[in-house]
Amino acid sequence: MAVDWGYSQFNGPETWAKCYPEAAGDRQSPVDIQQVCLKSLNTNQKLTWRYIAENTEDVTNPGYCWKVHVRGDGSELTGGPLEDNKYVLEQFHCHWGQDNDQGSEHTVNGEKYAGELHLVHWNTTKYCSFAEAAKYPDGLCVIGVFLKPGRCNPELDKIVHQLCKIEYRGETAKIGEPLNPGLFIPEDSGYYTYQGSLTTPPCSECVIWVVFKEPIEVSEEQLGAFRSLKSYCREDGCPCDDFEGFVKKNFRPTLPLGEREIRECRQ
Ligand code: 3J3
Ligand code: ZN
Repeated sequence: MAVDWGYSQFNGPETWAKCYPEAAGDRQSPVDIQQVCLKSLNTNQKLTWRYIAENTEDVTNPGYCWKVHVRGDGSELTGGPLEDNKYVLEQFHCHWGQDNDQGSEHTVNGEKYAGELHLVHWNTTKYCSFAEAAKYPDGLCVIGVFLKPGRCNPELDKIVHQLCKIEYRGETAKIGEPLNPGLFIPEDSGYYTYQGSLTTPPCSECVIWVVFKEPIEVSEEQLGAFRSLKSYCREDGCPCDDFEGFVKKNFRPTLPLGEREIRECRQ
């Protein structure tokens, strides 16, 4: 089935609410994180994560990013803003721009990073499946990690080396070696947390966001490899879109914070 939304002028974020009414909600993501307006996260439970490198399965091109599916058994995200719930990693993916001056979804004091990695978890304490969890305000927890151009990231290269096998939408490739998503989370970094939504349709308002303050480095070549993915199937013709069918950018512009608070934790 063709993806009926995207990031071009014809099917981009400004059009999503026509088919996905939640996209016009008042607890949408991403948002701009204004550091002068933050409150402190009041918890003595450190945010804790554990991932099993051998559970990283395959990488897929869904037509708008690369997405790595993970077997959830054994992974665990607890503490911080998650109260007494345990969340399990479902998948991780990335957002980027057509150049290194943009690409992140969240911004900090209006500043954009070159990209943003999302580790998507779901609440296994309260819900029986990922799809069920995505119907509730505390169903998912997405960890966001900013990307900045710099040194090559060896763990990310395990994915980049497979991108040539998933050039077209719908294609999947085995990662073929253990990959620890925990290595993408910056050490000794505080984080911001707030209640928001998926940043892609259906834009369900079901996400507790945890956005780490410190970016990680990825190389210009790795960012360039992301932009070589195609948004259409091998058997389809190239769409007449802004980017000749390449996934040159896949970030949603920020939405109003409204009445919400963003809390920070120096962890
Ligand atoms: O997009 C699919 C789709 O099934 C949709 O219904 C949604 C809820 O089930 O999530 C999946 S997804 O796992 O691929 N996904 C899309 C992007 C969820 C997380 C992602 O949103 S984000 O806020 O992390 N960028
Ligand atoms: Zn995302």
